[in-house]
Amino acid sequence: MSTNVSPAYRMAEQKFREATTPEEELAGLQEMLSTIPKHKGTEKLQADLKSRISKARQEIEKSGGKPRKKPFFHVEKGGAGQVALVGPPNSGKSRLLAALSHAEPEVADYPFTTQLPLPGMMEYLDVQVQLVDLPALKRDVSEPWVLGLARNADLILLVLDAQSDDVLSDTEELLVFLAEKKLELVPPAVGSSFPARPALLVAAKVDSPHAEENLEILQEFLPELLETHLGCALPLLPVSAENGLNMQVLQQRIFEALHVIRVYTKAPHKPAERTSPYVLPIGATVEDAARAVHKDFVENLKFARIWGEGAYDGQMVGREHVLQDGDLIELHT
Ligand SMILES: Nc1nc2c(ncn2[C@@H]2O[C@H](COP(=O)(O)OP(=O)(O)OP(=O)(O)O)[C@@H](O)[C@H]2O)c(=O)[nH]1
Ligand SMILES: [Mg+2]
Repeated sequence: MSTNVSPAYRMAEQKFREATTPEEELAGLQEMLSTIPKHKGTEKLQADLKSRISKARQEIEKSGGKPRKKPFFHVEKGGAGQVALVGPPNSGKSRLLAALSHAEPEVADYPFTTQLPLPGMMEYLDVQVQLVDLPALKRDVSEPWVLGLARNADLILLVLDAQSDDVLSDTEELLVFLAEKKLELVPPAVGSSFPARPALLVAAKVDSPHAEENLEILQEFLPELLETHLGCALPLLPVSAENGLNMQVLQQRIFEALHVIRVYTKAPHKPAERTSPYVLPIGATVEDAARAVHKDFVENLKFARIWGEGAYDGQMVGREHVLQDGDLIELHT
């Protein structure tokens, strides 16, 4: 091979060649990946190593041999809700995270670039929504924790690749895989019950050359695919992280799909500041808001005054009053 690689890489490669057990093979591959020079000329090789590492891990698990420590990743939830970015390889998940948050994921034009979950906070109105970039989902390659993380999220953002001529078959493959793994996706409606996960679909990279055609095909056949494999319809939004198309609409849809409201509080005789709201589920009452502020407030709460769309300014309301997005309340104890 003509790529300039280091002596450390050559030694790792040697180790891999001489490996006699799957565990040694895996160790060799991992060492190759960590010692390979990281530049444009080795990108393909890096990608190849990553997918071989994933396969080697799977082999070890299948054969009953236990890798000493099974990798498992969990992302602590934060902000108004956790949104998992799920999709086939190279579909544009990481670039979307980069466009919507301050996170700086690795973005590259080959499959299996992302190997670990990466959270980033998306600012929308005055709340933060946690997006989590995940490794691609693909049968025989994905590690189980990727699905585990998706299952645990509040919302799944399925990212499809409008640049790929295979977008329809890749989407079908993914839907079949999800159905097999019993990860049920449902439209983001209030009251969807666990374990089914609310999901939104985006067709990414719609600025790219063949995207228009691919998108048309997707829009024509997707409803049937969804009906067959999920038994329901899901909304599809075309987006581009490159030229920003529909990025604001996407932010809004994500926020709406989380089914939360923002509630601001103020102390009596203090000026109102609509800055950092409490984030509560749709349907939350004055009592729920009081509990979010402090548990002692709940017991001692006498009434609240409210400013917002569902009431006249300063209206007195009781603890059962249902709040609306953007309400400002003054709690009286
Ligand atoms: N033209 C165009 N290219 C994009 C867009 N979004 C992503 N790409 C490109 O598509 C390639 C893959 O993007 P990634 O964000 O790394 O894809 P991914 O889904 O995270 O890939 P894996 O982590 O490997 O599963 C990169 O070359 C990106 O620059 C877009 O909106 N327009
Ligand atoms: Mg990625």
